[in-house]
Amino acid sequence: MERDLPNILVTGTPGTGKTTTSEMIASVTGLQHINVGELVKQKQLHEGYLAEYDTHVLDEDKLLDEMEDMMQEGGKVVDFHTCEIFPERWFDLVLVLRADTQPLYDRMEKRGYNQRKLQENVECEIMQVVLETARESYAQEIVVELPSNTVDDMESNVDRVNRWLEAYKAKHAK
Ligand code: DAT
Repeated sequence: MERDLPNILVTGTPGTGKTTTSEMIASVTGLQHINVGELVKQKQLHEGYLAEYDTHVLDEDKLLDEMEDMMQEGGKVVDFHTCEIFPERWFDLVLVLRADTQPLYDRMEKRGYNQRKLQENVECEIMQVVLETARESYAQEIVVELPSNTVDDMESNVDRVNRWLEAYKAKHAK
């Protein structure tokens, strides 16, 4: 699927820095940030709230319908912890943010996550669930694993995306 501007997926375990990094990418590049978690809440693209897991049950069909036109336009930075639900054709680059256990734990604790959620997410990160799922869902060459432990990491990740974007634009210039 050829687009003038690419779509980028920023994924990873909760707390790895997706939203912060996506906001920085959007502000540096002018691409538009789509926070999927927020979109789901705003547009009620869920089938209710699951108190036990402190999460909303996603209505995938509604979400994909909501996003289709935006994604066809291109120029989007999509931020979500789940990566396998989207059509492969939507993305030109898939970034999987990674964090070490300690910073991840500290960030989630600050956020007030309960012990169960904390434990689940730390295990998910150690087992590199999101990375493996991304590698199964998208072409190997577009999936990039990026460390996200420090502010320096974030800045260098944003810089890298910016350079990648410039190359994409040069290649797709008419
Ligand atoms: P996510 O969207 O993956 O859940 P976030 O962007 O909301 O994560 O970040 C959670 C918190 O951690 C937030 O206070 C910013 C901080 N943070 C994230 N990535 C970081 C990094 N690489 N260095 C320092 N702080 C980071």
